[in-house]
Amino acid sequence: MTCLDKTTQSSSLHITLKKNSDAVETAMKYLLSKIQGGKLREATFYSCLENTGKKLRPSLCIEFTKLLNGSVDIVLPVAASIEICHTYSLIHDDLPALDNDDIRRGKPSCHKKFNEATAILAGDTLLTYAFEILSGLENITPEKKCTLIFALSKAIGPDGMLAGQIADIEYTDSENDFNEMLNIHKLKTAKLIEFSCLAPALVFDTNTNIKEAIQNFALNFGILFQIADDILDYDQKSDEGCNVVKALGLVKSKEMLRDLAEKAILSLDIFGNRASILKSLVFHTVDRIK
Ligand code: GRG
Repeated sequence: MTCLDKTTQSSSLHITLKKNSDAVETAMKYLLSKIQGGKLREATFYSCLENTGKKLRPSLCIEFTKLLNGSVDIVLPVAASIEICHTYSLIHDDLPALDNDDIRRGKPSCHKKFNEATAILAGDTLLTYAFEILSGLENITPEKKCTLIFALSKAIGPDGMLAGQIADIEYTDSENDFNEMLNIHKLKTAKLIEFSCLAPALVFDTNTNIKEAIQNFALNFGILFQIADDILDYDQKSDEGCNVVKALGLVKSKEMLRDLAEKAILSLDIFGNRASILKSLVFHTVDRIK
């Protein structure tokens, strides 16, 4: 790939991500404005709309919808509910009982901006509201709504993100067990990413081969995304906790990142050249690490 190709691909990726992010933000604004109760509304608005993130997960949901020739309008509330769940997890993760982070995305975390009780309840509000959104989806059959609700519960509940989070908390430095680390990354980070990629296939009729390819992509990309975060984190902090760099070293961790990227890209082959945005996203995630 020439330098010019890479620049063109990177700029269309950024344009697409910005467009997706704007669409999700508009949907979230509409949905969250239905929340009554002054402080809950204020705190959920702050964390979802004022102190916003990259919206990577809803973007994956939208891009896979396009690849399946599905309607983005139908999937937009699903994408919004994914970002709403992700925001809940960040609010709770920042609490003093968990990571105790005062800063999120460069601004005060929810419990610092408001207080602990408000942050706990704002997180709870977002978590429950995400399921309310899915149960009220229009233009989707009741069976498909149930399938989505079940799949999201599996992704973020005690078989998914929560299992990863508790294992992360219980992980001790002395373990330095690479397989256990990978399992934690898979549960804590990759499961919600997997739901984000697979949700369109649950909404629009999709054959097994394509579903398997999407799942394959999601697993490799989800772990890659967390290892990239580990590498960035490792540069800044001491080598404590569940961080792959601690088990493998920097060189091998980067090798693993490239290997996962190759696998993720290979699993997109089934979509031919229509998957160029997702491929650029994989390159972009790896390129963040120098
Ligand atoms: C406390 C219920 C609960 C769950 C915690 C998601 C999570 C599980 C903890 C957050 C901390 C963390 C390091 C998670 C790993 C995944 C990750 C790299 C999250 C950050 O995601 P980005 O980069 O964030 O998409 P933005 O700010 O862009 O939304």
